[in-house]
Amino acid sequence: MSHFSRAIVRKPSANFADGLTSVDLGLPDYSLALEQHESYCQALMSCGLDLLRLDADERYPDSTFVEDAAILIPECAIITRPGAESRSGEEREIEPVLRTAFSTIEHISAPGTLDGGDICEADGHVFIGLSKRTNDEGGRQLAEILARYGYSSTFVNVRNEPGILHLKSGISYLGGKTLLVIPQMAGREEFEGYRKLVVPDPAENYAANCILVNGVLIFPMGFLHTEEMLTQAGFDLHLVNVSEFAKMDGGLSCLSLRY
Ligand code: CIR
Repeated sequence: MSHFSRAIVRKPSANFADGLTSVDLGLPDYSLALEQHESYCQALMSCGLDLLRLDADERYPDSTFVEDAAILIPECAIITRPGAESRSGEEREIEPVLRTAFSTIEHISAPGTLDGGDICEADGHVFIGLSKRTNDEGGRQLAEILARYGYSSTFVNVRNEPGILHLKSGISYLGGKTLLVIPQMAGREEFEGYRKLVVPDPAENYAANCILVNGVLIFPMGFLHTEEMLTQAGFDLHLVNVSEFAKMDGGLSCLSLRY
């Protein structure tokens, strides 16, 4: 499993509640979102990461979800082309930041669209979600770029999976050929050969999005059955409350770009 030393985060903007959402959990509270964002940042720092903190950008209410604008592998940064119209342009803002850290930059180009939330890296193999945000052409371009750097990939079409915005709304890679998956995706043939830990209650599906950072699993607060399953499986969990981000369809992974 990769070792990370840095992460990029972006402060939520004051108009964060104007972002996109498909869930009906009410409007996020901005000051609570700022507090929760800070605890998330502290969690990353406690795992040994240095943070590059970007200013809020009100032109893009969803821009705190930095993960969607780029894919980072040790060899290069791949600038995506976000699939939602209101998020188109976030990639232009992230590119100069990534140029300071990566000497090689690749791009997804039109007519391809791709959101970073659809990309799940699993020790050299990459699952590429084809979703309402990531079109087939975006997926194809990414697979071709990754192959040049020695990564294999598998497409996972999630367009007909209810409740799934991005592939990583339904799965996380936990190292050691182990995936955390929501029940409805546990039987998918794309994941054959992987050990699957299945979220024990569909009411906890949100918890399928968590991030393993240098041996610590940063995990959302309030999903007790899944938390217990993972603790019993031997994972070291660091809980963070991200309720205000959940209201905007955002999981833990999308709040940072780790490298
Ligand atoms: C959106 O709909 O684009 C944002 N409100 C949420 C993006 C979440 N991103 C992610 O899971 N990678």
